[in-house]
Amino acid sequence: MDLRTDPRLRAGRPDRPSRAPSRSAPGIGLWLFLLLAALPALALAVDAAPPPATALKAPPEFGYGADGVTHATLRASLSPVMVGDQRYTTMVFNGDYDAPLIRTRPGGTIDLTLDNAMAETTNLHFHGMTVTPLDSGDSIFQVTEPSKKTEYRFKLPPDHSPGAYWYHSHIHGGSERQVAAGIAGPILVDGLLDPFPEMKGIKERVLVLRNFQKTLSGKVASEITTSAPSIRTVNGQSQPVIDIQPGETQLWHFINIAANQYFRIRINGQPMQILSRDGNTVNQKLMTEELLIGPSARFSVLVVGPDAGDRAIELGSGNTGAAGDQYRGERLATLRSSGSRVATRQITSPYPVLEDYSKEPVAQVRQFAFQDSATDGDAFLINGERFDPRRVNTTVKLGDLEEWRLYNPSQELHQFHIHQTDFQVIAINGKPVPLTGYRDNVFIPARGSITIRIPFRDPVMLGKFVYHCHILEHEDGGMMQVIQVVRPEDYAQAKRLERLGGIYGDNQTCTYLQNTGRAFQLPSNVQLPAEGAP
Ligand SMILES: [Cu+2]
Repeated sequence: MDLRTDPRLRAGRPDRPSRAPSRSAPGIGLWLFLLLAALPALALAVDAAPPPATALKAPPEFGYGADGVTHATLRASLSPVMVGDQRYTTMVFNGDYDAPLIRTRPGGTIDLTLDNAMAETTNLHFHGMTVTPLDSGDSIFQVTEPSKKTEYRFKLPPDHSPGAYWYHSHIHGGSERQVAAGIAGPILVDGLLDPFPEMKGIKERVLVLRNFQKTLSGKVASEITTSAPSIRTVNGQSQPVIDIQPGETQLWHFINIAANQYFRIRINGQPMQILSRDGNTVNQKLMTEELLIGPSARFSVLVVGPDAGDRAIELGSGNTGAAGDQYRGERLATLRSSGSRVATRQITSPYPVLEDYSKEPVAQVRQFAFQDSATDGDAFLINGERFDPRRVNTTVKLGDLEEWRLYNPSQELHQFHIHQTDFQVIAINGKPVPLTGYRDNVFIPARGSITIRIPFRDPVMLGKFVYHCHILEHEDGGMMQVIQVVRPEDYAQAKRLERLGGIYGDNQTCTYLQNTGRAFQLPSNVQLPAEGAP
């Protein structure tokens, strides 16, 4: 179906003026909004003392049994919830702004029911996971209408990389609004510490980072103004306290599930050791005092308890470029060190040895320009075009290593992400980058470029999926394209079918692969473009 013409989706996204003011100098509308949005905060300050600090809660969780199957039901509905310490009515899973954690393991199976009790169409994407995009798997071409359910059931390969992932609405035209409202949650693939037995048993925490638009009505904003005041939460809580003992080593999984916001995080000068980025274990010891966690990114870090006392976990202010968004800084949480000193655990086992794709020949070099439209403040383009789910833009042969050069001619960041596979960043603005690990998202600097290499090697990714900007305002505005990964013997035919939606068809229920691919028939009323036509 054509997602762009779905009336329910449009009903949830009313006609509105151009959003150009939110990306250029703040217009009068934005200032008015800032003023109005500040009012409830002032009222609160007068009649209520600041809420007592509460200990960080772990999210509710769906785990797996001995069979490795995680059964989960996510019921999406408009519900009254607490966002931090404020009451809102918003779209969430299972009646809670703190969305459930889905826990799985390499070789495990996710068996999930999406129960759509909202008044608008939605769907799910399993971000960062190398799983099938076909059938009941991670297909963003599948949608769930209001009052309907969709069953997702797919298996993780036995060598799936452990670490932090997430799930979220990927409904084109409504993803920013739904994800910002609450239609997103964390996933953990167990086993990150398995190669490091000396770390066994340390305390693990999931820190889900979110940004919620403040409104006067107590309802979810129908229109996101990314630079406007918002509530920042960790696991749905406002400024929680995270306990640690002096010397204690903890593993924290930061998961940014905000629709648009970059989180720049510091623990008051305290070093953190990055163990994994986007669910990919790094190949060496990486220390940092600051994490820049872009939209969709995850960092798993080792934190060591400092001397007794409280330390602020600060969110730095942000700025995505002259045409982009500005964010206030604030305290995000407090690290509270107390109790007796314990021995610090250090990694002594070797880090994984990773294949360096920069040293290998590539089968294809492709170039993509991520552009703001010059004429329409709501339009975002890749190579001059807006997203069209009915056609395929890129056809790749399974087994190929490709080099993609990503250009950003605009005056703000774009956040590249590709589904189903990871990649290696080879160069930023033409300057080579040494290999420290793989990732599934990266920002392309304003007026800059990023060069990546993508291994299209795991047969589990056969199918049709997308790559796009993960600033969801831009994705909804059209900064997204369709890719199909096909077997080499099917490449010529798949290429010819690009304009008709590719070899996998509309719903990707893939009899094509199950029956060895030979039974695929072109519909008799279809005219193929001439060979070599643009
Ligand atoms: Cu973008």
